[in-house]
Amino acid sequence: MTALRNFPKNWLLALAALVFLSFPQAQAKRPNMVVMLADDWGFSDVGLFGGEIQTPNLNQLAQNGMRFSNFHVSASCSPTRSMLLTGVDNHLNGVGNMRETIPQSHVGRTGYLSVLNQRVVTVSSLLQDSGYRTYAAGKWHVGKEPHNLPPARGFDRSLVMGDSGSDNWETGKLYLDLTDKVYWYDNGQEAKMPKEFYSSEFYITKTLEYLKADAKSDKPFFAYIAFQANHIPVQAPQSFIDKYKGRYDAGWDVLRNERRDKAIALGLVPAHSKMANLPSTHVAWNSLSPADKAYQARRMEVYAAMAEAMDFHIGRLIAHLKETGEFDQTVFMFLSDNGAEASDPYALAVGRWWLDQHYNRDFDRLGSKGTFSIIGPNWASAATSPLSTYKFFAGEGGIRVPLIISGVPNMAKDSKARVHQSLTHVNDIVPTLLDLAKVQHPGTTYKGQTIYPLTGHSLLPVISGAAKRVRGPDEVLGYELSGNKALFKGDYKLLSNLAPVGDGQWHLYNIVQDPGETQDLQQALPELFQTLQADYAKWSKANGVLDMPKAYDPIEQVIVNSLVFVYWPRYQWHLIGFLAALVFSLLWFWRRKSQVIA
Ligand SMILES: [Ca+2]
Repeated sequence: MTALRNFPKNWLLALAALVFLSFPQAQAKRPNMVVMLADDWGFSDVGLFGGEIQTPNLNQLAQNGMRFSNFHVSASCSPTRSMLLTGVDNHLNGVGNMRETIPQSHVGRTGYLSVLNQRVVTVSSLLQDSGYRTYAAGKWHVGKEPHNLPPARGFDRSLVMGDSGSDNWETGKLYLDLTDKVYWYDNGQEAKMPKEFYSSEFYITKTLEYLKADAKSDKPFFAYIAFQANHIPVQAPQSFIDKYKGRYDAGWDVLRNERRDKAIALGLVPAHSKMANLPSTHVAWNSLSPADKAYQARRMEVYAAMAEAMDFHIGRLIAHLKETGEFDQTVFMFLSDNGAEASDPYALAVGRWWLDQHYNRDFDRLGSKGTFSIIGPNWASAATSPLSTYKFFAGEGGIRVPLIISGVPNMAKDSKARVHQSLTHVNDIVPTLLDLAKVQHPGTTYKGQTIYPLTGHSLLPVISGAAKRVRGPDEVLGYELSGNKALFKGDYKLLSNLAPVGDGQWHLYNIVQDPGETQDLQQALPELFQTLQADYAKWSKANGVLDMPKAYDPIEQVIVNSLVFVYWPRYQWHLIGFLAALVFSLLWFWRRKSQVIA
C-alpha cells in the first residue's frame, strides 16, 4: 500500500533528475566576462595598488574581488596583447617584437611577423565557438590583415583602432609619424568615424551599444575593451584635470615615496620594500626651476586626469550592467599592457620637428585637443613605484602591472588571500577565461590547423583558495623583448636590461622579498645564478628568441623603421620620379652639348 502511494512521487523525482541531467548547460549559466585593458598604466596608478589617482570603480572591483600583486606582462603593447588574446608566448604567436622597434634583420622571421601568426587561436574564437557573444572596442595592434582583424579573430561586433596609438580627441590624427594614417575598423571594414571624440568615452559607448543591440540574447557575452588611456599623447577632459590642480607640486620624489608607503600599507609589497635609484634617467625635483616644476606638475595632473576619466567611463558600463541585472553574473578583469611610459619623443630633433608641426605643448592648454603631453622617466618612476624602471624595460616597473579579477563565484573568503602574491602572468588570462566559460582549449589542432598549446595556467584554483600558488617553485617563466630579458623561477628573477637603465649583464633578485630589485644576489647565490642563466638559454632556444644585433638601439630603430615602413612607401614614387627627371635632364643637356660641339 505504502509503495503504491509513493509511486507517483518517486516517478516525479526520477523525471526531474532526468531533466536536470539532460540539460546541464542550461542549469548553470556561464558568466559574462569583461576584460578591460589599460594602456601604459604603472603598477601603483590604481588607487588600491598605492595610487592617489581617484579610481573608485576599479577600487570597488578590487575590493569585491582579488588583486594580483606579482602579475607580469610584456614591456610594450602588442607583445602583451598577443598573449592576452592567445595565451601563447609572444615569440611563438608571431609578435616577437613590435613593428616600431624590430631590428630590420628580424623582420618576417619565424615568430617575428609583429602580428599574430596562423599558429594560434584567440580566446574570442573559442568563446564564440562555444556560444558566447563577443565584442571588441579599442586599440587592437595585433594585425591589420583581413585574417587578423577582429571578425576573423572571433569577435561578432567590433570597432578598433589598428595601430600602437593615435590622438584621444581627434580620430584622424596620428600621434607620431609611424603610419600613413589612423586605421579604424568597424567589423573589419574601414570605419566611418566621427571627427572628434574622447577615446575612453567612445570605447565604453561602443560596448554599451553592442550590449543594447543584443539585449534580447540569452547567450553570455565576452567584451574586450582596450583603452588608449594613458598612452601618449596624454590628454584628458579639463574638468578632470582641474581636480588635480596642485596635487603634484611636491614633485616626483615625494610621490614615489608616498606610493611605496601606501602599497606597503595595502599589503601589496613587503614592509621596508626598498626602491632602486636610476641615476641615468632620474632628475632630483629640487634641481628644477620654479617654472619647470610648474610645467612638470601640470603634466602629471593631466596624466592623473586621463586615468580618472577612464575609470569614470568604466563606471558607466558597471551602472548599465547593474540596471540590466547582469552585474552579478559578470566577471571583470582589469590589467595594464605594460608599465608607465617614460619616453620623450621631443628629445629627438626629428620627433620634435614633427610634433611641433602637429601639436601644441603650452602650459595652459596641456591635455586639451591639439596638445601633446608626456610624463617622462621621473614621473614614470613614481607611476611604477615601488618598482624599478618602466615601459620597454624588463625591470619590474616595465613588466609588473596591476591585475584585478572580480565577480568570480566561489572566491576565497579570507581577505588576506584577496591580495595574491605568487607569480602570475598574462598568459594565465586565457586559461582562466576558458575555465570560467567551461571551454576546453583545443590543444595543438584547431579547425585542421596546427597550433601552439597554451603557455600559462588557469588562475581559478588560487582565486577559490584551493591552491596557494599558480606555478611550482621550479617552474621556469622566460621573458624577452628587444634584448631586455628575464627569467622567473619561484621567488627569483634573473634580469638583464640594456642602456640607458641597465648594463646588458645578468643580475639576480628575489622579487618577492625585494620587488624594487635593489639587492643583486648573484654573489650570495652563485649556483642559482648559473642555473637560471642555463634555464634562460634553454627557454630562449625553445621559444625561438633571436639575439639582438650588436649595435641595437631602440630609439634609432624606431627612426629607421619609420623610414622603411612609412616614408619609403609614402615617397618612393616621388623619389623615383625625381631621379627619372634628373636622368632625363642630364641626358638632354649632354645631347644638346654634343650637338653644339658638333
Ligand atoms: Ca602600452
